Amino acid sequence: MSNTLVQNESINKTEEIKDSILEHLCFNLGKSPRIATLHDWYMATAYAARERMMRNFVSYTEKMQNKTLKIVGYLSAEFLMGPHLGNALINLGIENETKKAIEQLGINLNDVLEQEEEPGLGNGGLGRLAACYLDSLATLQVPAVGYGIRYEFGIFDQYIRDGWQVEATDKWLRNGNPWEIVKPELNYTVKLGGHTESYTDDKGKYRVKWIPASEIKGIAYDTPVPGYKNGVTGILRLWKSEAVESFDFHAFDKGDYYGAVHEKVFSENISKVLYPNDVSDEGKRLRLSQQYFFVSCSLQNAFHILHLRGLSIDEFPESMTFQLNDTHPSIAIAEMMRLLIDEHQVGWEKAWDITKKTFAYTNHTLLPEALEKWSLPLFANVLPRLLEIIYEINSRFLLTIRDKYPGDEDRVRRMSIIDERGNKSVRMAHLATIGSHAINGVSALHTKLLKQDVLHDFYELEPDIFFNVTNGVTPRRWIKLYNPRLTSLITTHIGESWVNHLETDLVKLEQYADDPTFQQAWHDVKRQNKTDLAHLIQAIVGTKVNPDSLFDIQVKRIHEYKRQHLNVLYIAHLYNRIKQKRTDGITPRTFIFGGKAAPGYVMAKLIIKLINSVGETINNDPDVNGLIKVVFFPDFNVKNGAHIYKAADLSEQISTAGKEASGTGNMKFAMNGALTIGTFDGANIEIMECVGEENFFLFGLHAAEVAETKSNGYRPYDIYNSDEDLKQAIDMIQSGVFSHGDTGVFQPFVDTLLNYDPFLVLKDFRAYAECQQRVSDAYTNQKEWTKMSILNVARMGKFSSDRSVKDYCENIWKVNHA
Ligand code: NBY
Repeated sequence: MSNTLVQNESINKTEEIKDSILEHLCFNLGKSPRIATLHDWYMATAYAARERMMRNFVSYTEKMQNKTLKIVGYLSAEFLMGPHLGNALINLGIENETKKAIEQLGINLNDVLEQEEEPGLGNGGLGRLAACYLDSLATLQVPAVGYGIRYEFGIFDQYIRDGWQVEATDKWLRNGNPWEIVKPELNYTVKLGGHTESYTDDKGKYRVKWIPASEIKGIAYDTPVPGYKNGVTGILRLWKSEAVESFDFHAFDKGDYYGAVHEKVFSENISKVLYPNDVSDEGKRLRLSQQYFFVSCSLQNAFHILHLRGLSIDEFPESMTFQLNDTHPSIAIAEMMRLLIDEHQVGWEKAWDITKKTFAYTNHTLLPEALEKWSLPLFANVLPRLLEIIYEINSRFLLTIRDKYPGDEDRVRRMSIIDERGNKSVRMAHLATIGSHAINGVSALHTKLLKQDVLHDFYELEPDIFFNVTNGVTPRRWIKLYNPRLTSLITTHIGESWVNHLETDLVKLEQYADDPTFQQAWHDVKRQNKTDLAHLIQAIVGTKVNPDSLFDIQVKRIHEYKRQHLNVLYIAHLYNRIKQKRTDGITPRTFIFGGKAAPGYVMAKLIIKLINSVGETINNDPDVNGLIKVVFFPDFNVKNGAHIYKAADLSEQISTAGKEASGTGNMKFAMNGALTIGTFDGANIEIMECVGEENFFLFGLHAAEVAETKSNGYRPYDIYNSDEDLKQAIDMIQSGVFSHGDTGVFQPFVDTLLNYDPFLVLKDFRAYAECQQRVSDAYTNQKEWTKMSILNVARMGKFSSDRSVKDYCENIWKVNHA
């Protein structure tokens, strides 16, 4: 096409978008431009964008009726989608036209984008991974549905008061949600509680009936997920719980108005709130009900789709495959068996064969305390029929184990779905593993440890069903949308194909790594991104930070295994040096932290308080003279991530080796030009292999050394006594230097470190401090640093979620992709 044609088309598109926004403003929002608020403009623009996806959405839904296409069902209790509008404009390829249209209406697009409250329907990495995968699935034209829960309240909003985390409910739906389409006709009934009864059917077959104590209804809410400039729109289908009408009628019949309303309140509770724990959430009846609720609705929906496609039950595994995002949806294995056996009258062997072929399981953690378990009495009480089925799965499974390993009762006990020790419980990871045809970890190291350790017995039994799929993140949101300056610099030099061909095309940047003009432009982009973040920090936190200092950032959930406190100890050590006038070799730095702590995790909350206290002392001490600053950025979420990743010089990935399954923040940072200081953990190792050891700051123990240190009787107190810098840093915290003389507040923190230190903070301190010194030295050579930054980005192609999703398609789901 000629240039004029392209220009004309763009002008037409701008006019079209403008008209559409004005129409929605009038017909959907009932406002004239004169009285419209910014939020009205946001809603109108969102509707205008959604409208452009709906045609694709409809044709895609129709395409799914095509019998020969295998559909991927991604089952996840969390989808951390982030704001929709900006992403939709990018993926629809109408960001420039929309910007112009909005400007012509006298409004600024960024102000409009700011209005969107993000759907925080996830805790952290696992939920965000699901969102990145939906973007890649649509981009790669894989027929897929993301199935989850439409929580009315997502992850809590975090405020900081007097240095402490304070939680507030996330009322994300209060101003309406223009992205979802409710499908009242897509509703399913879910049973809870009660008991089972056996009977003989008219063919003389033994059958079981579940008589529930209550029933609830799940209603589908669909959100379109646009692929990148390909006319495809995928589906995120979230279930909201409601009361079943018959229950209301029953109560009304008895004239019990309040009873009926109570039933409604109970039912609506199921999808009310996301549990804010990012490691484990055992023992909560409502949580188990949530998991079963969304899984049962999703599977019933799958049977409905099978029926619409005119396929038989036998064809289920070829027509649909389900990925379990961790064990949270693993009750699906038992629910699939129940639906096949109780509702569709299929025999056990055939049902089991279909089930195993249909499911695959992704594990996201090795932490023993994080492996989901449900107490037997609770399980029996909430899901009596499913427990019976699990018992049957287990007894048949254990027969095969006894057959294969005669006399090895210890192995039988280890592999059983039921943990018979102490208070008996159901091990969900075992259910997920036994019921799946493929099991995967999320980084090479994690998969290796999974095979070696947590699922070793299962690996021995069936080594061929274990896979690795290293995580990835979507470059659409994490580079193109959130780092427009870098995007434009890259695109000017290598064209724009990298946006959906990251693996093959980003590497073309390497040729510019030594080019002084390019280096300068690269440096300027980073410098401007840092200046923007500095302004935001000043506005939100009130701290003035220097954009020429090294921005050293650690953002992620707060957890002892992620070791934010290792970072803090180093900061305390630097402060100590400054106080002693030993400032040689200290490079000006701004330490930025962000992340939420689970509300019940006392130590994580104390670490937040410690960061803020250290910050307050250091930022206000004239002796420091701005050489270092410490900032805690409140309410870290996807929306704030937009400003943070791109402004980092240094990315902190310092978890105890063997504890972080993969990490994905590590990828977002490196793709945006930050260098990494990190341990031999999760995907850090693969990142380092790609970008080159010389462009990565590696330190600390290996996973095997961690295990060895612990088994040899680790004594953190000895390390404290033998490392003067470390001792002084800890003593400062203990003696109240950061707490106005209060020696009590951080005592539990110091005690834990000196007596237990379960995550080997003290053991790694010296290596970390030395590595940080190498970082400081490197940063003084800005040309070299910039070159390393360019090479990092150029070599990060592997970590696009497009590559991960292709891996799943080829190795696990056996479906085609674009
Ligand atoms: O999943 C994270 C891992 O820690 C990280 O290493 C990995 O990169 C990421 C994606 O694979 N896990 C995670 O985010 N887990 C949770 O958010 C989570 C949420 C709820 C519960 C457990 C874990 N829960 O039990 O309720």
